[in-house]
Amino acid sequence: MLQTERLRIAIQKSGRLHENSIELLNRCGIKFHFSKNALLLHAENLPIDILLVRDDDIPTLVMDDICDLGIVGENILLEKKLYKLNNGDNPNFTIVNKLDSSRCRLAIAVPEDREFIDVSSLQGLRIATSYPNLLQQFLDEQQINAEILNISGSVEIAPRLGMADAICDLVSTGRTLEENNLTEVYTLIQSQAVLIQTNKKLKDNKEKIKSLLLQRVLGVLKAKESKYIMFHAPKKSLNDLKSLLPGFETPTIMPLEGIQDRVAVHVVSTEGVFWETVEKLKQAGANSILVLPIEKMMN
Ligand code: PRT
Ligand code: ZN
Repeated sequence: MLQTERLRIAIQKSGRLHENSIELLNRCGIKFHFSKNALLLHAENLPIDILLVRDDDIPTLVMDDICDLGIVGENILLEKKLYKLNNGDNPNFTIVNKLDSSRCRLAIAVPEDREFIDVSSLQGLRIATSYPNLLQQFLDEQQINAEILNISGSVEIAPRLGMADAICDLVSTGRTLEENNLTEVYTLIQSQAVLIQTNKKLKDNKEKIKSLLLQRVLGVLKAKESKYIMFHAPKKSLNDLKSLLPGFETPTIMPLEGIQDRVAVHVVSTEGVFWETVEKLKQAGANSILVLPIEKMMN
């Protein structure tokens, strides 16, 4: 098969997005041998190649049609999109799906001893960030005049070094800010990993393989949220039990050998199942309750 006919997916080579991206592709049934130093992995069972790159390069690779799909954080994606727009370019991509992983937020933080009343307290400050376009857009919206210091790493130490008065950086647990005596004061964006695709029309065979893969991705994401629940219950309590199951599909009800007044109930929940739900089912007369993960789903 010609190289150009293989679907090409860009994922992070190493870092916080890497493991989840590999896991998603594996769960979609793409078989490949991962080797640490490889830059391109050839799938063995499907015409798909996986390009391993820095996360910063993924939006451009997809927007410039070098790759057909990519997995990247919204933080990087929105920054690159804005960079393109600010430079008169067309950011040519679509978000196919949010992947509910690598969650973080882009936030402004100031040293603990600096007074912050509201965003106008940023007026005239020097703010260090690796997200100059998103920060500038925010400052413009808020009509704040502040200086942006664009640095590519270790943004959180900039105030201690006297390089900046505040920072605008990614936060997840908040531990890094705490360790650097910084207080989070404003969230610009919430971010998670997303699957993106080029807007370019693909050749028929490539389009087919892309549709197949996207359907599998949806199946994996749906299965991740869903649970298969089995329990035994008195026939007379079935209506009460059903009302305890929001987000559940129509249950399958089966007789129990030699028992007249109880049945077995099997049902798929498309939402998470909490202990509280299981406890309520028990109180309403259910027993032998099993909650199982679902690996794949297709409607
Ligand atoms: O080498 P490459 O360029 O590919 O990787 P990278 O070093 O630029 O990125 P990497 O692997 O650190 O992060 C990849 C993506 O993970 C980011 O673009 C985000 O979408 C997502 N993500 C989720 C995070 C975090 N959480 C995160 N906490 N990215 C970075 N951080 C950093 C943050 O910059 C800060 O230094 O972790 C620190 C804060 O973490 P807490 O938990 O102390 O608040
Ligand atoms: Zn990066």
